[in-house]
Amino acid sequence: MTNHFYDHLFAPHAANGSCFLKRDDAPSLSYAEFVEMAARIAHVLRDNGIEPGDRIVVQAPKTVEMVALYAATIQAGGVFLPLNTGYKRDEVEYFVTDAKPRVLVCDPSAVVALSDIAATVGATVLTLDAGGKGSLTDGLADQARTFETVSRGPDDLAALLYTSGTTGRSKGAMLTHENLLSNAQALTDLWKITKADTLIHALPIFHTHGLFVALNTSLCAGACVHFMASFSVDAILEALPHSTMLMGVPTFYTRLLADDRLTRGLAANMRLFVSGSAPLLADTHVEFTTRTGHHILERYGMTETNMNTSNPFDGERRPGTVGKPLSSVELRLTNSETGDIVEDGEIGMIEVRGPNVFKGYWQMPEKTAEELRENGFFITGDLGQISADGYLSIVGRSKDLIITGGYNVYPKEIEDVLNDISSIEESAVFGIPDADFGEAIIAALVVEPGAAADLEEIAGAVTTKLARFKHPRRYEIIDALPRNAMGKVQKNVLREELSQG
Ligand code: MLC
Ligand code: AMP
Repeated sequence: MTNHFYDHLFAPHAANGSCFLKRDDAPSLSYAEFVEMAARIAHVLRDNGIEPGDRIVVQAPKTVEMVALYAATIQAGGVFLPLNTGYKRDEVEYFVTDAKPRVLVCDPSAVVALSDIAATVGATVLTLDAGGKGSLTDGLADQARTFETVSRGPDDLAALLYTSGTTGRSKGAMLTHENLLSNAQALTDLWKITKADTLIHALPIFHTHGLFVALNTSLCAGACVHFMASFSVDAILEALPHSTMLMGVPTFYTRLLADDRLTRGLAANMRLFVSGSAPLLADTHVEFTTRTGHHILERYGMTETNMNTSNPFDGERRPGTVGKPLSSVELRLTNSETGDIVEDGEIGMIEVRGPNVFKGYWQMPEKTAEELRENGFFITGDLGQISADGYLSIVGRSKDLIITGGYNVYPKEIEDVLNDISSIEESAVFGIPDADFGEAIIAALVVEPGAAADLEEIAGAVTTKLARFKHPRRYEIIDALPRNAMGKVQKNVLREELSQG
């Protein structure tokens, strides 16, 4: 039996006794122990009826058991579907109803809220808590230590990752075994990751960055991962002298720079700092180099494509750019209206093609056709410009998107919640620059004639329905939304007027 992703990434470690997941509060897990844990979990999945192609939804705290569940899902032929732990019940309901998983794994505290949702699609609920305990792992010791890997080909689905959309409806990006494997191999080669590396892992594992970029490359190389439950400046500063790599969003780097303990000496053992998921300000790059002697390596990717470009490992890492396409990735800039390739040096829509590009959106053929051309190029929604010597800069987005602390937020989703409140006639949500999160969310509200807006009630409605990172940091009542001649809301005007609040 061959399983394209499992055979390359996990199976080779079955007898590897070196460290995979190093923890501060529990013994480290060797690669071999990890492979065994995954096999035992694969049996649990099989006992719960998992068939090839079945989805497994996971909304659980970051634990090594959750990483093993990821491997187990692949080994059992399933499709891994992790969810942000901050999502509220209504948000989870959408994903579960859309993806129709066979199994839903959640924190024990969420069972009451999620059981009826699971029941509507016939999914079994299993639990996994922050200590790795729960009905998923309770009986692991009684399960066999090995599992007969289910056959899966390069084009079969390995993961379904939801990414929010301009319409407010999230789309499930279908990622294949080859998508994940090819990207992991390309990055491992490019960034020269080896088994001598120790990666500080402080990202969540429900998104591309923490799950695929960080873990798949480590698995590819056999590196050790210092596995932290969440981001903490103290923990990272403590780990730096014993580590060689860090992968983070720009907020990691601005927060580290705000601490005087970050020095050249403390970072002397480090080999590579990687940033992505949101723009790293050139100033942050330069300040980090001045302080530590290291040039942060910025790369660019997205849920649908994994990584597309990277600054070089050897060679100039140019501040304010995301480097050059990975060797297997074709990248072009096109005119958003005509689709024609723009002249050299001009700004255009970034389109990418390669083994990293997803298969389409789950059960959304029309959305897929809109964004994935028949010739295989994916229209990213990001606007870029390429320098004469080939470095790509991301200069804007054609999509109405806010990126806050590395999390994507589509204003439409928040506007829909706000517009449903009876006292609100209409709303416009947009991002303004924020020193910590890169962008902060602001909502401009127009109140129904004769109604009074109760901001506490409004914030309360948002709190009930949406994850915390999507909550506007400020609400502004205005008389009317500024519109252009076509009737489109001019968010740039609002941004300018309300940025200084
Ligand atoms: C936390 N909060 C946020 C937030 N993170 N608000 C907006 N945006 C965020 N990103 C809220 C908290 O709930 C809290 O609310 C308040 O802000 C202060 O939180 P904090 O304690 O300062 O934040 P912290 O928990 O330290 O989290 C910050 C962070 C985290 C940057 C470490 O957001 C994070 O891990 N971001 C990484 C996201 C990521 O992995 N992105 C990759 C996507 S993949 P209150 O109510 O308590 O005040 C992708 C593809 C690619 O994009 O290219 O990689
Ligand atoms: P997501 O859909 O969550 O995977 O987010 C992908 C989006 O994040 C991309 O389309 C970009 O807009 C943005 N992004 C990722 N990396 C970078 C980067 N290095 N610089 C600027 N934007 C980035």
